[in-house]
Amino acid sequence: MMRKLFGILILGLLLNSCAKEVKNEQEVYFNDFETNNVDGLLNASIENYNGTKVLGRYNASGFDLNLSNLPAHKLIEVSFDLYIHDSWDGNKVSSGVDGPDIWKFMVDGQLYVNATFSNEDCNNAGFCPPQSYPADYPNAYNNPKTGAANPNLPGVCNLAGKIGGTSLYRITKVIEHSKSTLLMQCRDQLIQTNAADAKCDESWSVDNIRIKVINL
Ligand SMILES: [Ca+2]
Ligand SMILES: [Ca+2]
Repeated sequence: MMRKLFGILILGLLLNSCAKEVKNEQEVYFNDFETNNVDGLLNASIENYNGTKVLGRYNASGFDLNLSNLPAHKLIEVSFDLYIHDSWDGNKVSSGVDGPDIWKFMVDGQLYVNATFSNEDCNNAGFCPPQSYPADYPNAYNNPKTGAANPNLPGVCNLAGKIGGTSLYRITKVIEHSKSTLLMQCRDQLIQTNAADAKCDESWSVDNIRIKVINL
């Protein structure tokens, strides 16, 4: 009994000490694209996917988001949904025919995600064409769709004989940042030399971008 009480006391002290370090957070940007708001965006494109509006789709391109007049802060938290559509090949190196398929997220020019994604199924021999995510590319080998919040969403293009579907990743990064301006950029380096319609073969989109500034 005493031990239990002691445990509760310690827990209480811990919670109390955490409470003194409550983060001062402020949301400075949120966009679910349902109102077609493209303020601050360069190369914006909005499409319907799976019952929601998304920023995309992109292939061999991407978008910039510029924010300014941010309140004073020490950190930023950027979170968003990333949809990987159709037949991404992950780490595959095939003399440049269809891989690797790389996706990048940058803030103020610095890379925070530089990963490959694979939507391929394992073959009959049990080989699962790897992706680097959640680690960066190269030299990381994870199974297709590792880390996906939902690996089984519908594809955009249903080409006969094509591997496909869509996998959804929820990405959150907390970054040291104190400038009053912020440039968020998402890009890809997709390779599909054997596809008649590149954007149909593999593409990506983003939804629910949320940016918070944080003071510790
Ligand atoms: Ca949406
Ligand atoms: Ca590819």
